[in-house]
Amino acid sequence: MNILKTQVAIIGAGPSGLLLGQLLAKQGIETVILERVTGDYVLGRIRAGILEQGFVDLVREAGVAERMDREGEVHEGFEIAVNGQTTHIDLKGLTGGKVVVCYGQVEITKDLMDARAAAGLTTYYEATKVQPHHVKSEQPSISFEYQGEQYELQCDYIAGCDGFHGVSRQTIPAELRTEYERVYPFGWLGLLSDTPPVSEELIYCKHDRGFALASRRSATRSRYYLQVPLTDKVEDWTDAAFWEELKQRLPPQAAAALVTGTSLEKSIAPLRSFVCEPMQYGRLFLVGDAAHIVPPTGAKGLNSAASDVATLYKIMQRVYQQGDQECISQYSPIALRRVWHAERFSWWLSNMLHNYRDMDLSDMKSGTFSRFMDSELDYYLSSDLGRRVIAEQYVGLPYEELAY
Ligand code: RFL
Ligand code: PHB
Repeated sequence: MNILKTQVAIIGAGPSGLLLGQLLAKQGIETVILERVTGDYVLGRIRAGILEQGFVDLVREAGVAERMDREGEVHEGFEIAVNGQTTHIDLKGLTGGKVVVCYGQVEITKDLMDARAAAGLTTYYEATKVQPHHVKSEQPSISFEYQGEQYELQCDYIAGCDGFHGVSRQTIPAELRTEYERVYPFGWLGLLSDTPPVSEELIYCKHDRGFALASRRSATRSRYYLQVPLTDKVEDWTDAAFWEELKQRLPPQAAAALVTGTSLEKSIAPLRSFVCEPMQYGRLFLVGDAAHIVPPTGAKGLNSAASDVATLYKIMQRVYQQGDQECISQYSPIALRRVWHAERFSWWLSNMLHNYRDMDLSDMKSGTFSRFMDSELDYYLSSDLGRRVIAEQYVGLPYEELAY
């Protein structure tokens, strides 16, 4: 048995775990990260693209913002198209100057990985059988296997940054956990390609044929999504079929500008709203997707992970710099308040923008639900006030400070 010691043990080297590790390192707080898969595998997961200001500020505070500041695109607005009719959401104008940054999750993860390696901080990739122990005691630990050997990592605190399918959430006894969930009756088929994007701004398309999103990574790389039935498989979709369907759902000007090409990646993601309460149990904290999932429609998943990281970072600073251990009980209520706002926004936007017709909804005919949502979207898009409600949430609500 190999015995290791650290202050904060982090499970998961996704963006949550890496960002937390980097911020804590800046404050002289020691971390060890345990990751189930290889670094390359983590970087192969094409996910988020839109970063809120709060996230951007945190990456700057972590000292890893150099490439993001150089290559990330500032987006001052986006479009919502309803059967081809576009409405501009002027984020900057409607929110008194706030914007979002378009910079891929893969890039931010890579920057954080490089910074961690350059600082000589410890990460065990391909660590298996990771299991937290004694999290209610003052000496928690994590057992794991690495290269055929058994390890025990002794620590003061554990940050469970291990995503939706991780072990951390299961460590909270089932009777002390409440899980809230909605699974949506469709998925998103995503395609990444080295083709110039149809537009400088994102276009969220509500269409009778189903939702589509035109997003981007740079002037030469596009990211597109299509609402598809849950029964569809990626293999069912040739590149040609994807482009054909996308063209029909985009507004005419964008469809005319569409440049097609070979896909670099294509995958289907189910849509889910999920929250686990509480987000803290003893000395274990759940961070990011380990505690909550949103449908990607509002671009809130990674951004909610970042606000958890911001809260836990402030708490750990107070613990180690002021010796205040009481403050750890603030984590869950502070994190959950912001999480629920992001959950509600993502659920609301998903309901308004997707096509629910012919779907099996338990409490009303799907045609009725669709009419309510058509009207709701029309109402919010038709006034400055309505557009401001969308804009204010899209750029991200403020982070909450600790109570004392
Ligand atoms: P991750 O990224 O899932 O990382 C968790 C890490 O933990 C590891 N792990 C374990 N390690 C050790 N032992 C175990 N037992 C382990 N179990 C798991 C995993 O291998 C992994 O490396 O969670 P994290 O760090 O909390 O980050 C969350 C984000 O990845 C996620 O919220 C976003 O990608 C969501 N999301 C979006 N968020 C946004 O803010 N803006 C967007 O535009 C946006 N677009 C998206 C998205 C997610 C999507 N998909 C596919 C779900 C678009 C899509 C299509
Ligand atoms: C993306 O570019 O992957 C993306 C952007 C905005 C979203 C979801 C995904 O709402």
